[in-house]
Amino acid sequence: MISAGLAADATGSVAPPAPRPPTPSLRQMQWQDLGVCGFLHFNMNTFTGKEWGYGDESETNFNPTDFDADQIARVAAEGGMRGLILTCKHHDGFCLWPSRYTEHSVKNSPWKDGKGDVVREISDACRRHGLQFGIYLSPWDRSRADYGRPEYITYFRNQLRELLTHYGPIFEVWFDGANGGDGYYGGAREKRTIDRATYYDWPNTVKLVRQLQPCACIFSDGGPDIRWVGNEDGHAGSTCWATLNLRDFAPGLADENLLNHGDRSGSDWVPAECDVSIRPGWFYHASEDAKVKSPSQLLDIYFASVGRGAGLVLNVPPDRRGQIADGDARSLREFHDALETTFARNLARDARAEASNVRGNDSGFAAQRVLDGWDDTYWATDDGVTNAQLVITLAQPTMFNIVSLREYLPLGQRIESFALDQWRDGQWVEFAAGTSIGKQCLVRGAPVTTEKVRLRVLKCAQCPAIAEIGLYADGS
Ligand code: FUL
Repeated sequence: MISAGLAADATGSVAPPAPRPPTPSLRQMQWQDLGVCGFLHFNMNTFTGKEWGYGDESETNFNPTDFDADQIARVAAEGGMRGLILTCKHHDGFCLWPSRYTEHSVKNSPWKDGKGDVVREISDACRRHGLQFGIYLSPWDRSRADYGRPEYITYFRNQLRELLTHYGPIFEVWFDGANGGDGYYGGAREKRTIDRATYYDWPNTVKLVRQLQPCACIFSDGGPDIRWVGNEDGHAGSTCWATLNLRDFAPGLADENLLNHGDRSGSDWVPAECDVSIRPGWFYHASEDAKVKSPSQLLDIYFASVGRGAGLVLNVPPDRRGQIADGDARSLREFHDALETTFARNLARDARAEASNVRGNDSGFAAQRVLDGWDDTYWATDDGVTNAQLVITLAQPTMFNIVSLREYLPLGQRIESFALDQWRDGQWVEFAAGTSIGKQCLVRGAPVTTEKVRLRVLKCAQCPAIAEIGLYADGS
């Protein structure tokens, strides 16, 4: 029996469900709201044609001919990105800002006669264009003579401190997992191996970030705020939990399968981030101009990342001018336009929602909450009800091929198994099923035309708390 969604008044006397731990921190929830951000791989490699510089490159190579931070930020904002992460230092060690701790930086390049600061220009442009700004500081440094010794950790932290104190609010600090191997190392030209679990003394670096930028999320293979998704293709696992056991990981020490799917029994909230480049390489190479991912490839990536509850960081590498190339900008814009068109209107917005159980029969937790357009209201059932149904009745038969589901994140990830049915020829027919939902689950399939859709919650750790359900058509 399905009871009416708005059966009683919201009295406020019915207590909300207890959270299902672990739950996200405020900074993680803010990050999870961003959806799509951009990566800017722009540094020495842009000018030497490499992906991983060795560390012996002369500063004179760095010389963008027409650097334009506003063009970069504008293209990103118009492409729907909400933040940009800049490779302030990649593995070759060259610094895009005039660090006081090294000569290997823009200050010894011909660009702007050594007076330039790419980090300053990009961070300022981000703020002008309504974007958040994040930093990539490679822990591995193939230029430094002291890499592998404790002195290097002091150097690394000094640089981190510069970046975290001179350029305004930072939303994400990106620590790469590639560290240790062969390099220039101040002329030694040898292979250096470090103990990835202990060399960097990560806990104290995390403390430094917390102290200087408490709202910044720290990304690495091992979190602590955001985890790598385990590949560079932009694909989260079709089941993707936002949970893991942090103690299992350190940057460069990762189980890629576990990172891809998460760990349902994990005790820490560490959502996945999918980092992927719009081109084959991370840095701009003119030879790859014809290999820019198409809008439809980017859409597939979106559904496999954001559509599985993960964040997407899409790399759009500036070229040797210091601007995003036309082909990349076009593809990004068309991808964004397609998303805007598809998600402009929830086709179920004016529909009626009813559920098999409503918490305390209180309209504050009514089924209709899943259609009100707000992520911070939700349908919930009574405690102990972990099998429940919600039916959406549309005003007329409607065609859609995407269903969007969201859980109310402050209460943790609760649903473990669900199915979706359509009303067809006088009976319910299942058209999709899934596992994890979390921040968002986008189910995309063949077009369905129906006047009633049913969500069946089949398995749930604690009573469900669903924030939103949407039906959309992408025109395919
Ligand atoms: C990798 C790095 O080695 C690549 O060069 C790039 O920066 C990518 C985002 O992460 O691990």
